[in-house]
Amino acid sequence: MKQVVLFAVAAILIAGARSTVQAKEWEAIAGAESPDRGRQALSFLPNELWIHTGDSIRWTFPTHERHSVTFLAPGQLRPPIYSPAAWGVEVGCPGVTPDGASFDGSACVHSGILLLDPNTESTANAPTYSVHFPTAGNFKLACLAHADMIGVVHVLNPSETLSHNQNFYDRQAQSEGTSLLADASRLGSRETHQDEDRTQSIDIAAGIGEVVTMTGAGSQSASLMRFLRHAVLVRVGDTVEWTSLEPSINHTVTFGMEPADPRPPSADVTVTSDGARQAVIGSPADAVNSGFLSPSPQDRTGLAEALPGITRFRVTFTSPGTFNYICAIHDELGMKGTVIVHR
Ligand SMILES: [Cu+2]
Repeated sequence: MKQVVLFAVAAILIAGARSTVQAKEWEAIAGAESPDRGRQALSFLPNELWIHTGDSIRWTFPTHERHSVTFLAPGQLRPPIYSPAAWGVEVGCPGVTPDGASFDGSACVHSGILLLDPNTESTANAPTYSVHFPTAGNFKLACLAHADMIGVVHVLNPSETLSHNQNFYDRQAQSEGTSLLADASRLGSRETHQDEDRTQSIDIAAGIGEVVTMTGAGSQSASLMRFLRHAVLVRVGDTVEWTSLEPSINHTVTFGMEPADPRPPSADVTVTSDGARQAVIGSPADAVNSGFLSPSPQDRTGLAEALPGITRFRVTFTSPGTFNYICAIHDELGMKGTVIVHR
């Protein structure tokens, strides 16, 4: 009897030891934000990991900004985050793959858009998503919501030694997140150019960001999701000009009723000869949407030449009043502003 028990204990110990050297689930983070949600690290933290075949990585999504963990198949065209026909309806792989899906480089895996509930500050119930890697290879990771948020997972055979452990990645995630949020703060204090010689135009930066590279895996970005002068005082007849200073994401300037789809400009918005959009607003009840203010995409050999971005929106105010506006994409992060027009 004693021998049988000892044998059983030994079998459990061996099984336990074996399972610790086998399938490990690593932890990483998708995005970081400041407590007021205005500063966002649009980055996988860390964005480069070395793991063994059979391991998984579980990403946590602790922000109010939306992100995805997406492994596209090599050569697959990058899909838009939402259907061109229906804002908010995800395109994905197509579709979303279930938590714990395997990626071996042959078929796309997509977490779906994950983020914190806008009504809670707590990250205790932050969504997570795990991907399993059965095959050795070097795999690129993308967020479909942010063009310059990429990462790489190096999957090695178990006979190879891994250079870093989870503690290293935890520290790296922390320091890179802190660094990107500090970058976003610094961007907010950058002097925006107010031309003293220009008449009848008040300039407002509609968001400001930067793309950085802190590892060998490629781009991460820092973004200040704010109208940099959130309240301005102007006179009847003045024109206010918003300019997006974002290198890779979209914002809107939206007055009045929020449209179901914020991407196109509203019907009363016209295009200027210098490629900006413009509108006239006469009442705080007017519903006027700039549509997406977007930078031109990055140029790359082999890609079709893209048009210049549409980054400016000009509004002339023809009556006094208080005119509140939002970015229709990032208002839940607090991206809102006010124009006070007096006689
Ligand atoms: Cu925005």
